[in-house]
Amino acid sequence: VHRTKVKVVEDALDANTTIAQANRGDFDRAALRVVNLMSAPGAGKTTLLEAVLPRLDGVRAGVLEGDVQGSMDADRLASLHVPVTQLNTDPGFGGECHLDANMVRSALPGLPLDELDLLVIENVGNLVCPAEFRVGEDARVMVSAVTEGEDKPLKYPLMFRTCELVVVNKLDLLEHLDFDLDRFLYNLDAVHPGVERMLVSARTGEGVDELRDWLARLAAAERVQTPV
Ligand SMILES: Nc1nc2c(ncn2[C@@H]2O[C@H](COP(=O)(O)OP(=O)(O)OP(=O)(O)O)[C@@H](O)[C@H]2O)c(=O)[nH]1
Ligand SMILES: [Mg+2]
Repeated sequence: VHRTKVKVVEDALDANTTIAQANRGDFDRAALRVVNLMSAPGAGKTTLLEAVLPRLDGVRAGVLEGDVQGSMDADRLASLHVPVTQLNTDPGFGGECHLDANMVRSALPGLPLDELDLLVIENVGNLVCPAEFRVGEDARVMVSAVTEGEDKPLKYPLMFRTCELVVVNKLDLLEHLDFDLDRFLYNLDAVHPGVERMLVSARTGEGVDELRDWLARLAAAERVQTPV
């Protein structure tokens, strides 16, 4: 029984990879770069987008919002004059805790890919499931808020290990917490040595320009051959 279960999971991941490659092909044809933005619920993905998108001068950005239910995040971004599409995993996709390549694919017809340089896919807030499913992205960015504790890289290593950039958010709250930033960075290096990291506060704007520059560089970059 266990072996059957493993097989089913492997087949599902194979199917996901095939569809992720098809998505990547569409993104390539439209010459846009795609970021898969991931974090635990409430780490600040949408707030960071609200802060960074208005600063992305000259980069035509779009957002795909993934949530289990509702359009609250898409509604928050609606005033920013970037194309935003909301994708719900419930009920159409069984209330899944992540976006997979097929869900993203289903949303692509609603996005003006040819008119974009950068598409940010805000994944469902979850530190486990999204890490397992590539959706055709060029880069994976994860947000880890200082309110979550310095042990998170050790407890959720796959998410921290498979991303190109770790954004440490809510830095403005440090003085109220016993979060040990050095210990967090030490733990981060233990699971993903040397991974690029940024210390930011979406609230105060600290570090947000650095994130903007990173996204702008990605949008302008030649295709880097990362595995799908
Ligand atoms: N103090 C402080 N609060 C922040 C910061 N960034 C986000 N928040 C707050 O954290 C809460 C959650 O932020 P969101 O941006 O909705 O988080 P999210 O990751 O998009 O959440 P989900 O989409 O539900 O997973 C909100 O109340 C934000 O105002 C920050 O830098 N500092
Ligand atoms: Mg959000």
